[in-house]
Amino acid sequence: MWTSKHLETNTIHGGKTSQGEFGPLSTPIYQTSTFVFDSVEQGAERFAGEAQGHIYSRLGNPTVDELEARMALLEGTEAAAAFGSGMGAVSAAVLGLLKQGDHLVTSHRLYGCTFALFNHQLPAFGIEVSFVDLSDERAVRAAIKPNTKVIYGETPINPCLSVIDLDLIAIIAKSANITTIIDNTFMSPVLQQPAKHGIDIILHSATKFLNGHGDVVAGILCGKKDIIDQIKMTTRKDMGAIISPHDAWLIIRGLKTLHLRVERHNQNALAVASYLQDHPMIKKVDYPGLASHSGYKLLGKQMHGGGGVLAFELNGSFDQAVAFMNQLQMCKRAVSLGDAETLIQHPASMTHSTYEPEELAAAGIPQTLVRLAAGLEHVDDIIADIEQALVSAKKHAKSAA
Ligand code: 3LM
Repeated sequence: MWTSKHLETNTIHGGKTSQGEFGPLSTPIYQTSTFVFDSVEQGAERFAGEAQGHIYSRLGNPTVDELEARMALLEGTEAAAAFGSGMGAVSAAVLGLLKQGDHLVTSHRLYGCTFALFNHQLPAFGIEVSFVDLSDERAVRAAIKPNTKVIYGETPINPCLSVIDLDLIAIIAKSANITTIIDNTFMSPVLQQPAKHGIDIILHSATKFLNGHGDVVAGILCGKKDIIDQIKMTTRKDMGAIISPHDAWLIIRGLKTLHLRVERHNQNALAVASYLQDHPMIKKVDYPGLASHSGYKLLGKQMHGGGGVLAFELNGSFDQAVAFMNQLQMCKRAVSLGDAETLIQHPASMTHSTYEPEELAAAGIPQTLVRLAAGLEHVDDIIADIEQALVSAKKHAKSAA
């Protein structure tokens, strides 16, 4: 397997495992549910793990293998496992590592469905969960108990873009023999490689930047081979959330342009955040690429950019924020992020509607917050669309008064 010291090259060439019989440039899609054994003995050996070779595509598939090899290379880990959704990856990881009576320490702010899984499903399985501010060292240390097995966080956090210090979390966890899981969806390996900071498992909603074209739902876990193999052979196999070969192929294709896309998303988000920060109609902008943001100090240390997503609040009422969003012409009102199109959504009623209003308040996610995922369009067009929508929202407020 050929690899480079440059991530740009590895997104294109690295981890190539399946050359195919005819030497295709593009990875073949092994669109098969099952694999034929030469003999009963060979089949039995494969089931027993005594011989290499595929069995059935819920357990593994050559196209999926290639995506996994490439993602492990990009995240700098020994292995990876691919899933049919980001939530498939989250649930396979936590249910594979935690059992009844264990304790999970996690962030007080998380993507909405991850919060729902931790707040409702895990306690139903007898797993204890503490939600704390993972950027507060004292709070993290105080939350750890003898039965704490996993610390789980996102950085930057969906939807407020607050940042967690990866070195700090890794040091605290290692001293107590706790496994760390970090959701790296908002950065991608182009902007942040948590394994370099001692994190054990790196998670992605591959639906977002990794795929990049808004046409696949998928997830990835990257980590040491023993831990990834354990998840593959327990929760992924038995709960069945593996990615399909065709979707794996679409993500391999997306990865070829990951570096270029993330660079442009990052530039556009920074320009939009800077424009909004100076706008008289905007109360607050959350974007770790701005010097005014609390996470800015980690830029250069653990992140190579603020990323493609920002959040902001308008001066004025919630109705005015809704009017602003409804006036957008080019930017699309849609959840998700990391696509070519600029996407805008309202976390409290959409991605984070799994939180009760008092849970949103406790997590510091305001009702008036708007999240924007910068696309790949010319930045002048994104800003012009936002400007005309802000002007219309102002008129709306005046006529309503
Ligand atoms: C969203 N997020 O618009 P999937 N981890 C993070 C995420 O942002 C997400 C997942 C995991 C959004 C999806 S809301 C209905 C749309 C940080 C998803 C879960 O299972 O691939 O969607 O990943 O913020």
